[in-house]
Amino acid sequence: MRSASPSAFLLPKCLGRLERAMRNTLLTLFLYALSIGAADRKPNVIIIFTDDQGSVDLNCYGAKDLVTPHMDSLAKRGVRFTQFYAAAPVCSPSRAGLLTGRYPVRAGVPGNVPSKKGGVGMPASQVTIAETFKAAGYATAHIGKWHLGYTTQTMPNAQGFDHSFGHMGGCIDNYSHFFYWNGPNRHDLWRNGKEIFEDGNFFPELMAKEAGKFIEQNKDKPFFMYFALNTPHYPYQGYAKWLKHYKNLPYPRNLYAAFVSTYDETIGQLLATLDQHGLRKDTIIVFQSDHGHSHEERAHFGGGSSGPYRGAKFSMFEGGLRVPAIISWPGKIPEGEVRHQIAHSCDWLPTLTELAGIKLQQKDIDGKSLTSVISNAGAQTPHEILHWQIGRGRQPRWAIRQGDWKLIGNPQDTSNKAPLTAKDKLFLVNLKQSVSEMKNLAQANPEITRRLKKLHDDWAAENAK
Ligand SMILES: [Ca+2]
Repeated sequence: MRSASPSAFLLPKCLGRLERAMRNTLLTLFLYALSIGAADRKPNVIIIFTDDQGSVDLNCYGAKDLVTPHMDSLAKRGVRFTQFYAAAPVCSPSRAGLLTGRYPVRAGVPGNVPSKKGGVGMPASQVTIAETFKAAGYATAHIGKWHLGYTTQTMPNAQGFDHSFGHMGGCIDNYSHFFYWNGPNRHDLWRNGKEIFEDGNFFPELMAKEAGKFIEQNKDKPFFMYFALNTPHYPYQGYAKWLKHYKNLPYPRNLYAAFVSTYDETIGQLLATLDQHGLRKDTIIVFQSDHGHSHEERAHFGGGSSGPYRGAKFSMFEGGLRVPAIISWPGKIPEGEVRHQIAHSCDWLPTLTELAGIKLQQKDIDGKSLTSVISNAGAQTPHEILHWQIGRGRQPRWAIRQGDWKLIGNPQDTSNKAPLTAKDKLFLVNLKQSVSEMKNLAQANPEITRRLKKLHDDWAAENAK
């Protein structure tokens, strides 16, 4: 049943026209005063960062075979990007780019950091988005995967997070919380630097529970939460009901799909918690995958999808880098709209500080605010050029995009769409002509290739330390 509006109670029909007009004016003034009060409150910020979710693996990005109502609800109530890039096609550098607003090589994380206790990660000298929001009086929380350092100095509590819950390495089994990559097998679950045990409890559910507690405790003051889901990163551990639902999909898509719909429910739980506390309109939510889907053995050699794009996790082709990305703030930014401008995950830091009206602490970042793009479909992308690089030394993998042209150095096609030869060490594409990146245009366009190569070389030399 729809509830009656307040004015229906305030304005019985027997009142005269003048009296009704006066009451209407009073009501308007009251609502205006309320809105001023609301404007004084800084918005909460939640970044939902998924792990190895393919470029098109939710309905609103074109997946026809997946059930993802909660992720899609963010797009319905926000702005969805079609040319949004991860800072890197692997976990740690991608996270470093998100949290510092800097290209990963400039954030001291050129590749994956160790997943073993004592492993050094992102230098503590880097200023994170959590430190920025904390300085502005926010309560800050990391919930989920970290993978940016396993020493006291590089764990979340030392990088601006008041509260931290989750695993420090790259991946875990979701029920035992043991590292799931190689031996020796070891347990990896922590709360604020203390090892804890939740044997048998499904990790995404523990995350939702922890987030619920944090929101409850901080519902009356602004909070910043980095909700870093470790899914659908292997091991694929979807609920039995979803495995049954997808039983007719081909293997391993069925396993991957079940896992995606499982954590879509986790996101639903998080959104429901916000709604229960009436915080949805006071909360900016960013949703993004850390990079493309995996073709590793532990991921059954696939399951995710990059749709029309070539490549996957580890690859500088679009399938490794182009990710689903959404921002939602109901009532404050457009809803149900799509943006095609080029953007990348380093942009969230300056975008979110501008939207929240807080001071950017970082002086030297590579991200640029997307607020004009978010509010205006016709605005220019703030980026003339974007860079990527994984690793250092003689054979780093890198890419540069300038306008529609993109040059990839030492490319790797983890999606195995076609073989690459020695002639493809420099791989040039024009993304306006074709997003599939199947044809190397370098030989036919030597000048463009030289120009982009020089732009990359100059940038790499500047950041060679
Ligand atoms: Ca990942």
